[in-house]
Amino acid sequence: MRISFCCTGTKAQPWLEGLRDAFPGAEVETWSAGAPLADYAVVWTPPQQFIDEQTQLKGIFNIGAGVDALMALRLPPGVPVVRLDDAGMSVQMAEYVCHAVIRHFRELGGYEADAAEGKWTYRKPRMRQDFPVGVMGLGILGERVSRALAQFEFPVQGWSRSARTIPGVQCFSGESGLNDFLAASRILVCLLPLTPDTDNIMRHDTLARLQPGGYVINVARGSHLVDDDLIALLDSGHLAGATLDVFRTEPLPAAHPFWQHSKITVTPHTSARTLRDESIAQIAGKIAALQGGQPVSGIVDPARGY
Ligand code: NDP
Ligand code: OXD
Repeated sequence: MRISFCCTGTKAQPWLEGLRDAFPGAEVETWSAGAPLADYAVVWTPPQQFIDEQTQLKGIFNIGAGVDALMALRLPPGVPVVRLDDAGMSVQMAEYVCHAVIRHFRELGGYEADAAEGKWTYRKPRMRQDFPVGVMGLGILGERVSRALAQFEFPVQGWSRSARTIPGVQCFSGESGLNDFLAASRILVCLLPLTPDTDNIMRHDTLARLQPGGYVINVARGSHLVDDDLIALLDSGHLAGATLDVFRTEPLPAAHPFWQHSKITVTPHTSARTLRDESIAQIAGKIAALQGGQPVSGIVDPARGY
């Protein structure tokens, strides 16, 4: 068996070693133009040339949950594209989002600023019921995040394409459910895949439907959010703040206004990192299953785009 590794911005050697350990006897190599044809590919944002040259693939394994970069390529019909199913990401995402929600709700930024000035001051306690959280996307990550927030007794609602039932979470679905979902939310968390239907979904008219004093947490993709619309709503006071982990251009350019905005917290696409060992174990298990003619989870539906 031959496995080709083509992951932009990823240190290859530890992945190659891990995959070789998982498949002793297999040829596991980093791809370069003209490389021999492989049976399986392990990829992150590969170039079109890789897909065009590798004409014998039986499976393409993405080392992330989001497949938007892959869906933008011309892919061979019938070759399964497999995304990471959690592989240690959902707990990281739950930590990150709960932290951002609680930091905002408990005004911890304000307390830190006070402490820096040596001030011992109290703020009036705020009520959870005044901070309903809406999670857009109730898949592997969104469901875990919703359940974690519900544990802290925030009112939680979620929005997905198809109808879902999650204990402790009020679920909305489809385009017809979007406005009611937004109107019921003060804090908005985006955990949608980036597809033609969800591109620019957080724009002026949708964000304006959030309850006054709204807060935006984008941990999905930068193109879900219209940057200027966010800034306008922060500056008008309708929104109180935002925590942003993903951006249209990454790294976020030095001159981008998000860096300096007093109501925006920026992190460098780190909310849920790909964990190498967990990911290799998952991919190896799925390659073995495909080799044995068994079904695998996490196959992307090209028609849906996720
Ligand atoms: P899933 O595919 O498991 O879940 C996607 C969810 O979004 C599903 O509930 C789906 O609905 C819903 N959805 C998709 N399209 C629509 C639509 N048009 N309208 C309403 N709901 C929709 O994805 P994951 O939870 O694993 O990951 C989500 C995204 O998070 C990834 O695509 C990636 O972009 C991002 N991500 C970011 C990371 C970071 O570090 N910042 C790390 C990992 C992922 P349904 O249930 O009906 O299918
Ligand atoms: C992913 C990511 O999609 O890290 O897994 O963004």
